[in-house]
Amino acid sequence: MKYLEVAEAKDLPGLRLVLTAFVPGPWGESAKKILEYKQIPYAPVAQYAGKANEALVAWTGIRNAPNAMYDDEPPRTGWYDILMLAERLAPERPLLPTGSEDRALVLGISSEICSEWGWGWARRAMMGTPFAGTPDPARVSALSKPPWGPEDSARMRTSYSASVGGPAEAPARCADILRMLAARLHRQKAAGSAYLVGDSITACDIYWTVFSMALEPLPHEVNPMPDWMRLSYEMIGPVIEAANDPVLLAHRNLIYERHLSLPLDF
Ligand SMILES: N[C@@H](CCC(=O)N[C@@H](CS)C(=O)NCC(=O)O)C(=O)O
Repeated sequence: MKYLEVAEAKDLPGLRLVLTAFVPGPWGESAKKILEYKQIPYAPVAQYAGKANEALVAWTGIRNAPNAMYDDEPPRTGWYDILMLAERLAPERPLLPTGSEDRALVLGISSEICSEWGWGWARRAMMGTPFAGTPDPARVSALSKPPWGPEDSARMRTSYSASVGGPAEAPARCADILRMLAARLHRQKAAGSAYLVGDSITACDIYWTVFSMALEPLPHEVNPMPDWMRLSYEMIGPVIEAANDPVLLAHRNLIYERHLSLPLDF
């Protein structure tokens, strides 16, 4: 993907989407796939993982990504705010049901996947810790290095480590979310629907499809993620392994086949 630098993007009209450059960050990829589904054009702007990103902070007040900047409106950085902007810009391809009960379900499931201490957050909390298992030393020694140093790691730890739970609690939390998603998919299937809620695609199908990369990343041919990132996404540890159900990745595959493009482009 060709990214603009902040200086090139900040005075442009319309939608600019700040993304962590050169990695498929789950929150950023979800925002991209929602915009793709809704056919909303945007200019991608680079954020550099872990770095101070001074020009970005001066422009938006936000250091990390994603961050949707629409005309002169305030920055939108949380998954819900970005989704609501997309709903407003392309209401003709809705990703939220109109009925309140189904809407509550879609937003609740999305929150379990994307919010603080949801699937993505808790998975990240356990990455690189013994709770994700012990990697093969031969594989580790062959890995390229992430493009950040100790100061950048500390910056990211400050952003993401404080939450309801830490690495020790993360596997059980992640497993509980997987069981909820799998049970729902089975129930929906039995009722004749291929989707998590109702009988058409909604935002939570897209969030699960993208965030499932932290259960099993898509193969390199369609997802050329850096090798160090692939290893941490692949290592799920025994508790999550036990909660895995084939229906979860089957759903991811179906949503890509029917609704979203591959390969991932980051
Ligand atoms: N603010 C987002 C979450 C954003 C997030 O966690 N971003 C991470 C992606 S792993 C990031 O930007 N990491 C790189 C960095 O902090 O520099 C939300 O609540 O929906």
